[in-house]
Amino acid sequence: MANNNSYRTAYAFAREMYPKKTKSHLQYGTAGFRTKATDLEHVMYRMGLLAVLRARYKKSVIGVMVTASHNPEPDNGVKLVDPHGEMLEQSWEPWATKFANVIDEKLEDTINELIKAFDITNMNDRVEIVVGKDTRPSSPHLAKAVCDGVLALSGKPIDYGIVTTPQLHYFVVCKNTNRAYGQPNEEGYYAKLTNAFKKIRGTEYTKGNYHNRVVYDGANGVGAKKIKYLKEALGDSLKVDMYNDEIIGSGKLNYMCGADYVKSHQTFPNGLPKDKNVRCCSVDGDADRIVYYYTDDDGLFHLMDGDRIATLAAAYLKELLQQTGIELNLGLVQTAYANGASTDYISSELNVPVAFASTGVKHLHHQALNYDIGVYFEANGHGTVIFSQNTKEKLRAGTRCNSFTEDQRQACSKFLTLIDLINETVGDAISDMLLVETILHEKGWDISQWEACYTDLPNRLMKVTVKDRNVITTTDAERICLTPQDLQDEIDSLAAKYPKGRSFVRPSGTEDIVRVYAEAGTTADADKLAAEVALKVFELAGGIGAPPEIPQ
Ligand code: G16
Repeated sequence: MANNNSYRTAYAFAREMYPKKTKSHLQYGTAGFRTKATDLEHVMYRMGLLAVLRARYKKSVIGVMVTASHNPEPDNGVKLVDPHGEMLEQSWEPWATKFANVIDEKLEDTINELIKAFDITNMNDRVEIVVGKDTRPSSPHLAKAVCDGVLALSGKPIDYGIVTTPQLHYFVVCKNTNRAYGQPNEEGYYAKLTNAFKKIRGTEYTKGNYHNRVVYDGANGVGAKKIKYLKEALGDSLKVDMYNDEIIGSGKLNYMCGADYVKSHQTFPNGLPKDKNVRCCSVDGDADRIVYYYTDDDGLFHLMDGDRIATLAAAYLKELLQQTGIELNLGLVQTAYANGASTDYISSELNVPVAFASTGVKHLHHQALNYDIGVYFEANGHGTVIFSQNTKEKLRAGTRCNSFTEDQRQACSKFLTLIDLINETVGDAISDMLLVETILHEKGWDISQWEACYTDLPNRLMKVTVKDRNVITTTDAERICLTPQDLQDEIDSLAAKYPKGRSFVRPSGTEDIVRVYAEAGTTADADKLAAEVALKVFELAGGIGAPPEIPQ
């Protein structure tokens, strides 16, 4: 029987401390709620309530992360983390949306409705909710609202303070696996990753063309704060030269720096030395994405995005799997943003099956579960690798298998160590960086040798502001536009004008804009195609402001 008193308290609290002041409708989007921080107080409180209900329903620890990741500083956001470290199950997203938007007077009824719908009878369980936040000035206040929501329904908030999003996912899994996944604290996180990294690297830190130094752009956010601890744990095995570490109150979070800026503008971030042929990387505002890049002898910028990390990881894992002699299926998941050249390389050269999912790691993660070894990455640098229980069991058995050669047994052990290096719970910039560094080290490659695997098709990303981005609907993993009518036909005929032309549009789930992607055989064609498609979006989907200009 539900404890009526507890949610009455929640209701009273909501009215007094966190009344809903805004009229605008918020939607649980690609990565939770994102909007101006000033409009989020009541949403945070209500997500605290929802997390408690979810935790009671799942009889597990649930996470709540306060962050707007790549968005500019006035924004903030919140996402819920499910028991296995995945994003909130999609069937609960409409509940989150309902909780966020319901008027104060109906909040009690909505709580009641959910309890009834899921037959939650353990309303007295003191479930744990782990809460984390990024470095935005608005985050402490909003995280307190989450904790107040948790307390109002008699849950137990555990405030981890400022952590990266992937760290919070990791803590949730550690707690729900009774620490089998690792220790649920930051020390445990660094120890797990760096022990595995150092074990594989051995004492030969520099190998072939690989040098153990990377230039790191912390996006003036939590990724900068946390790398300081990682550096200590890594010692001399990897030298991380950090830039853009003006963390709190500087107003510089993600400003002309960070993974999203570098990927979208295909340019060097502010604040980093432009030394030639030096491996550089940028993380985003909550350190769940990473991209690499370098400047060549002629001063030209070269980007190694999520597609590159995915192909590097898939090729390496395939080789390692072959060394073990164990049969397992390995697959890769991409989104429509994946460069066509990367998809060709994966299917034709690596002979690894590729599947497509809609934007949002929640979609990719889900698809990757279909493989024993599922590599998933968005082109923006967000991704990881997940391993089935079957994979782990076979590898463990392989380390002791008498019929295996010594080389096979060692390959199994190495594979297991590599799994410890990877944060399977969600894309993690720090873990992904260590994975890239491990592979490049093993191959003795500099960054240009990594790049030489295939040649990217030139591509361009654009944003178009429209009255209501929801007028754009899509299908087939967002590769086809269903509405507005005629838009897809227009995109098809524009793309057909250019050799290797491809373009698609979709409403963003984190910003109030429509995204346009275009690729083609030359940079000039890609730029032109993107602008022409952007103009069509502007015309057919109710663009506002100045129309996009077509380069001549
Ligand atoms: C979030 C999601 C990513 C997604 C990105 C952009 O990233 O976690 O999966 O690719 O938003 O989404 P959209 O194109 O819908 O705006 P982050 O790093 O901002 O949390």
